[in-house]
Amino acid sequence: MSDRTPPRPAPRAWAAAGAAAALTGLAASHLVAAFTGPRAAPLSAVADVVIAASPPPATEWAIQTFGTADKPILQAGIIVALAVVGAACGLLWRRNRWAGLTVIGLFAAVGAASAATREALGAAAIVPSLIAAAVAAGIMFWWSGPGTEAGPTGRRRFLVAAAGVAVAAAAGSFLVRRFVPAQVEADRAQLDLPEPDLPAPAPGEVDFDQDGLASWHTGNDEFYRIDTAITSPQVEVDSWRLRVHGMVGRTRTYTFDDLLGRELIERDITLCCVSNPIGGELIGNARWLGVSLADLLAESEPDPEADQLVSRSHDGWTAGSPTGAVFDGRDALIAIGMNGSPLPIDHGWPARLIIPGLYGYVSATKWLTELELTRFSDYDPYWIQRGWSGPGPIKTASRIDTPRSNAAAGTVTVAGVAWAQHRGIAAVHLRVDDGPWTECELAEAPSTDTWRQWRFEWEAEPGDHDLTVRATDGDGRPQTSDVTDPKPSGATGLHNVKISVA
Ligand SMILES: Nc1nc2c(c(=O)[nH]1)N[C@H]1C(S)=C(S)[C@@H](COP(=O)(O)O)O[C@H]1N2
Ligand SMILES: [Mo]
Repeated sequence: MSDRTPPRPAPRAWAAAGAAAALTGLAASHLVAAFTGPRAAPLSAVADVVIAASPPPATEWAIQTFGTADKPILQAGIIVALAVVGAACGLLWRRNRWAGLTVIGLFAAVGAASAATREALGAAAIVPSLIAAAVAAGIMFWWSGPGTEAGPTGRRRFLVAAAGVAVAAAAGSFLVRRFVPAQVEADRAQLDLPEPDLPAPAPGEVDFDQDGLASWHTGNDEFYRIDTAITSPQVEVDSWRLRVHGMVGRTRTYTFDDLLGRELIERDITLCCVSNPIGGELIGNARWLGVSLADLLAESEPDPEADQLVSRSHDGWTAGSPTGAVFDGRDALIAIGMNGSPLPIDHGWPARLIIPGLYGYVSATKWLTELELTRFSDYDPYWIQRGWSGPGPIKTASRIDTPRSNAAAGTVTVAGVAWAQHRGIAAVHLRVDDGPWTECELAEAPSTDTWRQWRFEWEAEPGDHDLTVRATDGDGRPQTSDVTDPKPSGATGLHNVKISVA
């Protein structure tokens, strides 16, 4: 019998094993969640909780700094943090396996509690987190067992195997989510959108087709996406219900088929985000298909004293819209279609609100499930609780899309978009350096509810130049040059670009 005990692995090997165990557990849980419902995956659930618990300045900073990349960055941060905790757990396990196990248990509890408390997720949502803990603990037992004490070869084999399991699980969950259409995707694919009863008016000559200029219609894949959901809610259309309640004569509930059976209205409406900085991209123009919000609400006999319509989503987000805007005859819609297809999951499948003239945070609830008539003095919705102010209308704005930095001397087409939804755009002016404001050519628009393209033929001379744009809304009010932040009610100021002409 040999009396040589193999040397114990060095601390750094334990740290590596711990990190590998944590990441493998995470990958395994995501593979499970790919089948049971992606919102229950620990990464998604914990990120959701982090977003909900973050102080508003932190989330606003993230949106301003990273734009729509804020969520992938948050998730990457959580993965890195988990690897660090895993490494620490490995070191702890080296001294005391029970301490290591306790840390794994605590982290599983955080993931499970995050998932189970998410709106519309039940107790079964804890399963992926439990799987993560079981896999991580299993790996640590294996690591601390006899095989790895056989020396460096055994350890290397271990790390390779653990990495293999992690990569396989991550790849597996990616493939499942990519190729096995979830029930919601299947439902969506099966839906044959009916023809509109009231088709959108012919938009006219709306698009200059200019290189570098945002196209007048924004495709679903290019349409900006802003919401608090890390993983879009997966709403089953058969069990979906829309409930109307609050200050109403009678409460009513609608199914998706009820909506399909109503008069369907198709309209071009430009949606934009209050967080959009001057010159920013958080705006898009789509052709929406939906039912009249005002007509549907009227069936519940709303109390005229109600001044706020609170809309609530499947994942518990809320918006508060002024009933004045809902009932004044504008095309406020419960939308089920976007640019000719059923609403994409990320844009609110199966139904969302669209109210022309209001920023998204007070009007455009996705994954809509509830409409509650109430008063502004009685309830503050999600972003109002976080210091934004309602019910501000969209501020007049304009953007230079092209050129953005360089141009060749000679005739240069300067072009962009301008918007002031529900008041419309009456004029756009461009100023070169300190010159006079010169009126630009406007493309047509079918209504006051969409943005409008503009262009200007500029005789550009070599050197550095400064272009500034200013829109005037349908009420004749020019855009203010006062510079204010997006918070609390939308940015103001004029978009300006520096062009070097050669
Ligand atoms: N359920 C839900 N709906 C939501 C939000 C959200 O966070 N959750 N964000 C709102 C905001 S702030 C905007 S600007 C619009 C954006 O809609 P889009 O992602 O389809 O462009 O959705 C609105 N609807
Ligand atoms: Mo927004």
